[in-house]
Amino acid sequence: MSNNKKNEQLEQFKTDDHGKKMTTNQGLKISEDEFSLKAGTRGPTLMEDFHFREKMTHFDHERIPERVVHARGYAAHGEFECYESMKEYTKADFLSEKGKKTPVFVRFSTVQGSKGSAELARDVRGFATKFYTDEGNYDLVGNNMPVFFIQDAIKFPDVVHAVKPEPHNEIPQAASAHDTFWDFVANNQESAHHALWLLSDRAIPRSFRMMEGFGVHTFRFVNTEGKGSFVKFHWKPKLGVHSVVWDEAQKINGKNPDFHRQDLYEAIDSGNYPEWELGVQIVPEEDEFKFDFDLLDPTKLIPEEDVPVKIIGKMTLNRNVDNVFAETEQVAFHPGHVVPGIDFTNDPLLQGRLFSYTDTQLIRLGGPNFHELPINRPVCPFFNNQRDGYGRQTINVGQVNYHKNSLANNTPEPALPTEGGFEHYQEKVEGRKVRARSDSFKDHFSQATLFWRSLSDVEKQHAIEALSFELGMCKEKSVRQQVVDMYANVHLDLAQPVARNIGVDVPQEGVTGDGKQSPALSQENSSKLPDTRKVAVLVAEGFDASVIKVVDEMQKQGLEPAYVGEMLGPIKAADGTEVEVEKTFLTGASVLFDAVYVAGGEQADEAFNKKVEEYVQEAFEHYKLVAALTDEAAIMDKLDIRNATGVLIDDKVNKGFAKEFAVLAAKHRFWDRNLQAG
Ligand code: HDD
Repeated sequence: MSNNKKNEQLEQFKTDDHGKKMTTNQGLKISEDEFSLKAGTRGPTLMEDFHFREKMTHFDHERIPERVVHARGYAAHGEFECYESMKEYTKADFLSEKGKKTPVFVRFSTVQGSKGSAELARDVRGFATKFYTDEGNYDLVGNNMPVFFIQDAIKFPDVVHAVKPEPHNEIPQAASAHDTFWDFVANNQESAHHALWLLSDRAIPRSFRMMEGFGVHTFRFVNTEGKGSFVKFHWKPKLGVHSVVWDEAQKINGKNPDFHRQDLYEAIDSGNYPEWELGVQIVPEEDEFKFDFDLLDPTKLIPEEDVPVKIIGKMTLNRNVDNVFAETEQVAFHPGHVVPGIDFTNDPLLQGRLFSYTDTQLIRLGGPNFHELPINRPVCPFFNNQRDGYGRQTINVGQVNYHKNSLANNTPEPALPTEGGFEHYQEKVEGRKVRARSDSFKDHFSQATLFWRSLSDVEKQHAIEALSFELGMCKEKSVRQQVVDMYANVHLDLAQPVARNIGVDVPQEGVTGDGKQSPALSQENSSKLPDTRKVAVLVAEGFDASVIKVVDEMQKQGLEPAYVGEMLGPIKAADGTEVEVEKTFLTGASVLFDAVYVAGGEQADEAFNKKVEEYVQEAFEHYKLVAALTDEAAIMDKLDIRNATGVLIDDKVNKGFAKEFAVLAAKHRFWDRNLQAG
């Protein structure tokens, strides 16, 4: 375990029951735990049975309310390392010096579904990071998409009500494909841009480890001179940004609803620590009005081509939690947890968030002392006059619990800014009290069009299919019509085919043709590596011994091959060498792997061959790399795919086969296959 202040702090709270005698919560040793105390072996249970009462009462109260959004989540510990001093822009201590390390805790989540829902839902992913800095906790509570549904926090309950399961029948779970959500979008068109991100492949990530993260809002950096700059935060995954395809997502949800958490857990457990670089887009205050959108509008992004992302540090997740409830469930994030040098802007969504997060923790975590829970404690000490409340753990000694005072020499006392005291940025504001939206927030479509135009042809096709699916699930024709009419304002190439697919009038007027693009918005342009990609090696008894070498070499290339066969347990190669089958065709479906290698075997029978055929067919249809030993290559002819891209034959002579396999596996998918198959 990596040694950092947070890990050391958490150690003090850990307890290990292993090998111990059982006690009550009062420490009394218990002599019997299977039978309640009764009046006679067949008689009634006695009220006196304190052990039964304590055990049952605790159990009855085990559950807490799930998060109203982002209920399904998974988290890990790690650390952030600063690459270079950012003192020019911010006095934040954790960004002040090259090499400075700060413990972090990161929770990824889906938004819509309940705590037990499947993870490959088409949804936004939460990407919340708690930095345990020496100056207190700093929370960057972001998402894997750079914009948001709404412009003003007062509409948050509405968008969440609309996307959640419908109230009259509680359907659907973990899905936005229903009438109320799309009715909301059509009637609150500020959502058009974000909803397009939801239709893009970003909404069905291959892994948490392959997602970008965004702070979304424009925040503010402030340096020691008190000079402010606007800043947007980005997390860039080292493994690049990759997604599954929709058909695959739906199947994964059935085969392994824990696909994402398991992927993260296993990567960390096996030492393949996921990494993201932190990037910032910095805009000098003088440039506030140089954009054709308002920097305070959270439905807008700053194209990276206009303001480059400066990489300033790296985050590595290197430790799984010990207890999901104690850590992942009880962690409480809040965009208002800031440190000196990082401040807010007047983004009306951010302003409202500053209220909501503490408020929600009060009900979810049962009172005002949730900051004392081990996972939420800062690594620096904290002192103030806040006292008491449910579950208070701190024993504040002394007589004085108010400020100002003379009895304690007026302590605890506020710190001067030079002593690290947080000083709100002295922004000049003036205006009339109004319930209104600035005119500069009124363009809802230009950036949605920019995003559309920036997608690759395949990504566009996926978005068309996604919208056809989503609206196809809406019962009300009027809702379907309103949404395609709205998307005509984004691009007719999106609205028209969808309209045809879902049986509504095809809009004729709208945006057409080419225009500005932002290549950084297409995930096709992100990095592609073989690392940790999972390969299913399909084997039968008596398989060719050369396969074992190939599998070893695949591992060296960073791939994660696993033998898949009819039965679990040891299986012999033709030369008698034994390997272990880790997954069967029942438990190791093709959708759970990134690539397939058909090794076959002397004793492969018809049933085996049939399963292999289905397996390869499915992987191929999901555009994955499929390969086979020469002796097994007939399957490629049978499926008529031998000449398609991403289809490889291992002739046993090519010593570099595994390397070639790794290079192709890194490509992620072979989208041009539809054109080339046969
Ligand atoms: Fe939020 C949770 C991200 C707008 C109110 N939000 C929550 C989480 C993430 C985000 C990642 C889960 C944190 C965790 O893992 O525990 N939320 C965002 C982003 C937003 C956003 C990126 C827009 C840029 N949120 C937003 C608004 C409001 C909220 C406008 C209300 C005014 N969010 C909440 C909440 C949650 C929450 C109700 C539910 C659980 C929690 O806070 O701790 O307070």
